[in-house]
Amino acid sequence: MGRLIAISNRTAADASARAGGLAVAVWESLTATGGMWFGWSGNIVDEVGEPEVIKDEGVEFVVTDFTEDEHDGFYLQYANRVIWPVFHYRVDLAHFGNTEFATYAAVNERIANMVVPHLKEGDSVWVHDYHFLLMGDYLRKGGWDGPIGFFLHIPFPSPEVFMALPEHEQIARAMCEFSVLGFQSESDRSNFVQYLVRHYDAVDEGDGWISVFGRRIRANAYPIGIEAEAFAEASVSQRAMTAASRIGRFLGGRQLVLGVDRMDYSKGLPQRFEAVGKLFDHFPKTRGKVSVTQIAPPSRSKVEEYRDLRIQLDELAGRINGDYGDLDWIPLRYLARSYDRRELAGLYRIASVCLVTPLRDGMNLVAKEFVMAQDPENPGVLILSQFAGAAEQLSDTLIVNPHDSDKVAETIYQALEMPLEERKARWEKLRKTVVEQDISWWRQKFLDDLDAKTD
Ligand code: GDG
Repeated sequence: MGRLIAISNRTAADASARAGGLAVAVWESLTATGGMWFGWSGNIVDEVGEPEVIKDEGVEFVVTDFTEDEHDGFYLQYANRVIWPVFHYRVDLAHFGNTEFATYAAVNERIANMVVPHLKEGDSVWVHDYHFLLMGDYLRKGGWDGPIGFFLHIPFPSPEVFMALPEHEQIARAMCEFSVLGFQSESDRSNFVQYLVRHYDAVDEGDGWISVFGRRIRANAYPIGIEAEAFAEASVSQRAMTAASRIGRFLGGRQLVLGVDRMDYSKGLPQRFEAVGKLFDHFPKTRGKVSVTQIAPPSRSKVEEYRDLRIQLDELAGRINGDYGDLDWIPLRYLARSYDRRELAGLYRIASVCLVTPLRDGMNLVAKEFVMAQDPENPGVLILSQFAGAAEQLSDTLIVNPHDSDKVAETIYQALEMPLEERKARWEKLRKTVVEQDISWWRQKFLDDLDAKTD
């Protein structure tokens, strides 16, 4: 493979942003190929000037500022108040307007025009996520006819839901300008392909090949992984052990049920809190013996729906603690702040149960991190939503419907009571999958297909 040219909303130009799995995976491919990474600088300005170029270890970052209008129309509105809710099946929360799509398209075009002059024969472009669904089209219009891969980190909805987007046809046609389209799960891939088959007479030729709009593209599932071994090491680091002993003081011998999610309505937190209330209601044995801690760092707090969610969670947690709490016991704690990755690893390690119950999720990396952080001699139990992409790979865990709070409560109880032998047997299978299908496996699988497409 020649140079890899990455495009994503935020880049890892700042070395501290290279801590997460995805940033590491992309970064490694760029250092190996002397590549480039394009995206937003994170700054909002009155007037956009020349993009800033930052060079680090042979990788060139090219980042642009956004105007206030771009940041609002492209990022806050169309990407996060239209695409995000619709792709997570929350059409009710989408704010369809007249002008935001134009700004979204204009930002895709502006960044494409920033990239094209840098592209050389032999390069491969790799575009990330829902911010740039139109990027393939604009790169082609700019004159680039080489390979372009695209990876969607969030779900792709069923055809009927996708069609709620007034611009669905324009988006779908633009997506078909990518050479390789990557989805998190088979179900996302199948939603996309079904839409094309039903509405545009696409032919699913097998092995990921689709012919549509007079060309052949490849659409496959590439379930994203984590830096599995590195996460296992983080869970026994000094920082992890300190965090574990701090929460241990709070628990005072009680069992820990843990949740870790960005505070987002897709993560099913109100439904999860309801289930926790039912756990204490239906299984009195757990009262005073189990503490639930939810880590929920706020995200996108400028978007109204996120402020509403915060209020809802405050109310629910208050009610549950009021109903069930006691002088020496807080049943449900929710901490609206973030922790260091190693501290999280330490919390996962001492948790008896991890609740990963999104209403929809592209993959959900927390599920995989929890698996890797377990003590092999005494592993905890993962409860996973059937609507997380991870459920396709981690079917050996306890899978739940997050809307069914009675059943979720019952499953938490089952997990708390699960005998050691069963916990070990399940965990070993999960661990094997997470280790084998890690972030390097994911990157290689995607880049191999992108490479094959160029032969
Ligand atoms: C999108 C898709 C897809 C959470 N709290 C803290 C913290 N985190 C870390 C977790 C995990 C990451 O954030 C969250 O990843 P998820 O996969 O769970 O969810 P999204 O943020 O919605 O990610 C998702 C993913 O992209 C990758 O393709 O799986 O479906 O929605 O790594 O550990 N990290 C730190 N402090 C926290 O308090 N340091």
